[in-house]
Amino acid sequence: MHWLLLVLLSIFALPDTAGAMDAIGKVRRERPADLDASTTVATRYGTLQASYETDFPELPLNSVHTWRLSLQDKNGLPVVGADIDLTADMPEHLHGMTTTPLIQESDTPGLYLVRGMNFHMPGYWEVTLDISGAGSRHLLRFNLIVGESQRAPEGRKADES
Ligand SMILES: [Cu+2]
Repeated sequence: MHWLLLVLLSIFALPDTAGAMDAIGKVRRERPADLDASTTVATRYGTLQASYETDFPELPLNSVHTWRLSLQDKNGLPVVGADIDLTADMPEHLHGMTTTPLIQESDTPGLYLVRGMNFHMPGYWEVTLDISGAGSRHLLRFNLIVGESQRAPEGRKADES
């Protein structure tokens, strides 16, 4: 009787084990003290440069918004027709966004619209771009801090009502 129970338990335990294996593949990473949160990043040799803008002075917390993503080559020329795969993760928490952004090339050469960005938790996020086109493939990463005002608006205290 006991052996049968063990067999059944191990069968039912399998899906959970598979989930745990996925989690083991990732490594929790804390926010670096000297985090570079630039909105422009480039590959090591400058082959590809990416930058983003939003309509907001700071990245909005828990709000679906659009990124305007610009791609340039090493000569500063717009990169058109790129195939972009974007993922966003919180390295300290091992989870991503709850939305799946849609990326569309705009009429402006080198400008791509990323709709459906949503950082649902405050803290340290990484946005990774897997960009391919013209026979090459590059990975670029933006570091960002969401929902933690670096400084209070000028002339106002944070606790002023
Ligand atoms: Cu989180």
